[in-house]
Amino acid sequence: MARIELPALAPAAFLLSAATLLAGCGGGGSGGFLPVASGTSTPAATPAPAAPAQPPASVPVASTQAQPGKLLSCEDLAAKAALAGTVYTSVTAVAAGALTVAGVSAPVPAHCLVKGKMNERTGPVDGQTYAIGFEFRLPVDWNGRFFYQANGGLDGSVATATGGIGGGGPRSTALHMGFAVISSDAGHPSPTPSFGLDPQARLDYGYNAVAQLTPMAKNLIAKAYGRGPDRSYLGGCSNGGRHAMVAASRFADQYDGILAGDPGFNLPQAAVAQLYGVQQYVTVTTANTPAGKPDLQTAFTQAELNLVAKAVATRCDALDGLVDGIVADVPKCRTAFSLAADVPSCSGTRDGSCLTDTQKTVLAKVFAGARDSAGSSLYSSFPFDAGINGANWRAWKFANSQALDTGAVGFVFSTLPLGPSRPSGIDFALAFSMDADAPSIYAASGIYTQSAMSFMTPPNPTRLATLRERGSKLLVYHGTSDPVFSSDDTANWYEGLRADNGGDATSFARYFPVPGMNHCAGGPTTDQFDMLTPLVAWVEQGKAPDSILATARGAGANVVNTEIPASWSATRTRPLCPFPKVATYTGSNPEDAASFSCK
Ligand SMILES: [Ca+2]
Repeated sequence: MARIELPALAPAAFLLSAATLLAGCGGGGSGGFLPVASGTSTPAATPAPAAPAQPPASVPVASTQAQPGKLLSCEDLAAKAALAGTVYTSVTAVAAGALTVAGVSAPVPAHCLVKGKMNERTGPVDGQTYAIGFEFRLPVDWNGRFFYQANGGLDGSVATATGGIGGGGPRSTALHMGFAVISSDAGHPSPTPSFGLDPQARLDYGYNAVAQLTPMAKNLIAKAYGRGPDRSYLGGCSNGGRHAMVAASRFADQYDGILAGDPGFNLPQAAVAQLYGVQQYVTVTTANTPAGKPDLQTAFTQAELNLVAKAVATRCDALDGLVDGIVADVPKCRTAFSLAADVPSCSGTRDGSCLTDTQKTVLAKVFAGARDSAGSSLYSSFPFDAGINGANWRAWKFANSQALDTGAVGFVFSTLPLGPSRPSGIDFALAFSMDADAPSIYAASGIYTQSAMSFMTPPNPTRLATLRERGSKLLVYHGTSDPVFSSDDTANWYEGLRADNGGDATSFARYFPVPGMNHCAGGPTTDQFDMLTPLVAWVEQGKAPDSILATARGAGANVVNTEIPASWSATRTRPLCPFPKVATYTGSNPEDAASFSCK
């Protein structure tokens, strides 16, 4: 996982160095940078973003399936699909098999690749060039559907537009299935957080890139195939899950099916909670880094986290009817497990067989959720789960918390931005006041006319009246060992959705917890699943998903998950169950999903 370190710079120095920073930082492993032409250094005054022609929202008709079509145009699309504010930088035909996707055995089918940018402008604060960069892949043999691939992290690069179907090591993509798939950088050319100094880039990242790109993409589809999409979908995980939740609230008139994975739909709060975690971990570190800073990795050793995971399993594994290394009944585990009583306390030095009282206090505080000094909640609690000893759990709690969340809060989520005047990295986290600074995610000031909680989160997320009334469907999944976006937050949201919709939201929104899964993939879990196919069946055939099949990625899998316990079958399957139902053992083969029922 790439760690992005921001140097400590005075504001003016930071602004001058921004271009160097942008050029020097690695991507998040999800694709290349937006190809920014080198000759764009003399932009004119910032133009008002031109709104593309808004096509009418597709009108849903119950149980009507999308119809296939053929690509009629490719190289001439730039002329055919001309729109004010949109520049197509390249349009090329891609032969079948020219593109491959790791873990997917089938070649990517022949398609037309359109690259471009919308609303190019010069940022008034930092003088940088901004645009909403995108790539759009339109298959020759089209299934009649549009897929908006919402990307993760801070966005800032155009990940290859193949379309995620959810989970770890997916065996197919939306593009393989025949969807026309768009991907974007969400309005800034680098995954570094300095774009947060630009007010419009904040809004583009929060929600406006989806607003701008959706009608542009539908226009391109109409010109490429002779008709618009029969059905439109949007999906992603992490920040992509957040984009999905925002779309469910803001853009339900444009989408028939929405897939939200591990949604960070309260992302500014979660980022503050990460800084809160850093402030806790430093109280139990035992060594410093070479740079002389507290080494958060020493706050809890792997042996100590294994100990906690084992203690959770001892109390909670059997609650779902089978001791199988999976804690499926998260609500029952909440009362069954006691960190204080069930994890041995150290009488002497830390040796991996116990936790000190201070360690227990730290872990209890982090799991209870970040709070200010008056005890007011700043973010959700987290559930204790058997997957908290996953590598991804460590990475988010002890590394990304200081390397990523500090920059995100400092430059994108705080108003006015706190980052330019403060040290970066762990020093930023330690100086961050949960009393004086945390409220800045709710603040608007001067040129920053919307708070981060306003532009990043879905408005009225427990209503979703537009989505419900037009017949669109929302499918949500979340790893219960996600260390950064809490599945408790998602469960609480779903309870609110039920309450605000007469006690039952199952007709339009379903939430599938994934026991043991860390952030979007990994951990001791069955995390290989296809959520897109059931979503399409729900939207187009009215077949609501009562359970979704998930498979472990043990030895021999297309992408092996090394965290699968040795005691599991390498191909263990489980049903994922719609919350609040729990996969309960009712059969005779503990490795087979058919032995479980959602109850
Ligand atoms: Ca179990």
